[in-house]
Amino acid sequence: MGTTDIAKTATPELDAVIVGAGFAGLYMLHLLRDKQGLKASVIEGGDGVGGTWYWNRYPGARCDIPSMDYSYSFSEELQQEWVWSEKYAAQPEILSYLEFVAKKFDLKKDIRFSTWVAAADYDEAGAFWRVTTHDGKVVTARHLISGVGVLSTAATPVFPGAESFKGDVLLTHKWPKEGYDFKGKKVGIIGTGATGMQVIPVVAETAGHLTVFQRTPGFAAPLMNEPLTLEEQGKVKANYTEYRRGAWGSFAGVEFHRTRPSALADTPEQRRAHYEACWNDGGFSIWLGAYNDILLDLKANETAGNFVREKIRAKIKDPKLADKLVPKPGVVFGTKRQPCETNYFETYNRDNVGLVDIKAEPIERLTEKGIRTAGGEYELDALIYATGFDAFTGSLFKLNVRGRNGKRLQDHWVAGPHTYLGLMSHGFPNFYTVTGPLSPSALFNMPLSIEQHCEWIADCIAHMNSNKIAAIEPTREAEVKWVSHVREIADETLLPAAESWYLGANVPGKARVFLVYLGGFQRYKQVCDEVVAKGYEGFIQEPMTKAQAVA
Ligand code: NA7
Repeated sequence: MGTTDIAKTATPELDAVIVGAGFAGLYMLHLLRDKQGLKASVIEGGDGVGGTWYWNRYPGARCDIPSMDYSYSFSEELQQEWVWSEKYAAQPEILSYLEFVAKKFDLKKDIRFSTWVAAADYDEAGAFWRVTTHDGKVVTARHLISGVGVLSTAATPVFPGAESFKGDVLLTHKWPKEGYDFKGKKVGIIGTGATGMQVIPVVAETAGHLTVFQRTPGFAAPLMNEPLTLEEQGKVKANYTEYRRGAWGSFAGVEFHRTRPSALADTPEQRRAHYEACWNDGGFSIWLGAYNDILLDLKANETAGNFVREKIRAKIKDPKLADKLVPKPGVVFGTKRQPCETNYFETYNRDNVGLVDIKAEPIERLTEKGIRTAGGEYELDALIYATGFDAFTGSLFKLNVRGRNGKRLQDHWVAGPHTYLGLMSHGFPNFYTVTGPLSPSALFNMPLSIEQHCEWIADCIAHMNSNKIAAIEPTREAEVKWVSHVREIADETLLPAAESWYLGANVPGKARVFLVYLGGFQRYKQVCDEVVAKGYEGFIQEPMTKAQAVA
């Protein structure tokens, strides 16, 4: 990619700059460069492709969506060619898959690795973006597309005395490439969300002693991972188009085959048998695939919550420990993202694992030797943070995007993200957010969510080029309507009641807005398609000047 001093040129060097080389950035590049012949380039902070799967290399990292679903559907050749080894793929295998994709479509030559976007400024006169990278280089492009991901900037807490701790500090989201040897060490971990629950059982296997500092016990279901035979894969591959159709048509981007209308319509016996079957299916089956009203009706929810509590309790030998690990009565099941676990609760039956309830015994500070809580000091050789992410907006704000009149995205989104369709924002022309806030994103199978967004963006750019449109942005009115629409749908569910990252509640000071569109993917896609069919309804389209049209 070339760089230039924009003062010398009135037309941008590139058609598009794409940020991030994960699932989103790779597909976006392929669509624009290979399908439309445009000049596009990816800027990526890591030294390889993979995004989430590049950074999150902690032991036990694994996808909770089945491998046959959690993969690109756009290329029949690709989906036939790639072979998965497990029902739910581990991080190294997904990373290899994305490297394979990058090689197959020859994508790396248009990716600038180990480069961070420092700022992105919209040039109103020229209708293009000026993107400055950390090394001071500048590149200009008509379109700026964020593929930075939803969970890519950590929200790591800083405890008093953190700098004094002499042991090793490990961050799950930035795990050392060379790994870490826990053998015989005294290890501590803070965080028992989806990440913590994956890493804890693996670390416990080799650590001398592992102390888990738990703030809130979580509802989790067993993943039920197993090897994926060639025969099983072959069955899906023989009819992959049909299989994908089912996934696209489902609520979560993964088909569940047992879903029943209402937990309250079944007898207690029927319900129990049904929950047992979903539990044994593993993964998200009990959360998203059991009954349609679990996340809508408190009474229905309670039946699921109590079933899961009972199942968790049965795994833990010491009843006092079980009291700490089972979610308390009144906590609503599934309103936080349900972690999937393998041996997590059983890990607490080991002699070398201890649990500290930091609600009862809060962390006071880190010391030279470890962690001091209200109950005493815990000596540690290593401390792991699995404390979550500043979801949706964290990485977008780091781009320092400034739209019309130099307005910062942070300022436009001060009361929470304002987007139209989760794709674009008023005042930020030609800036697109793949799986952005207020789209189905994280509550739909991510690679499929990403494909739909990337295709919408690519079609939009093609439309602009054929109709000589220099800039596109949503009207303020369309954006405001979308924001309320997303909120109204979320308010029909139980989800906004939880202190979850879906709501920004895990980050102190962050605006509390439910960040995911919950109306179902089919409905969402229909709206996106209708907007296009009506000539980009809700968007302002600025025609190219003569000079722009010629360039
Ligand atoms: P999560 O799900 O946000 O979990 C973070 C965990 O860290 C959770 O147990 C938090 O406790 C805990 N936490 C966060 N801050 C603190 C402080 N200050 N003190 C103690 N404990 C803290 O992040 P994950 O990485 O596990 O998962 C995020 C997503 O990544 C996941 O949903 C998948 O989609 C992939 P809390 O529950 O807030 O009391």
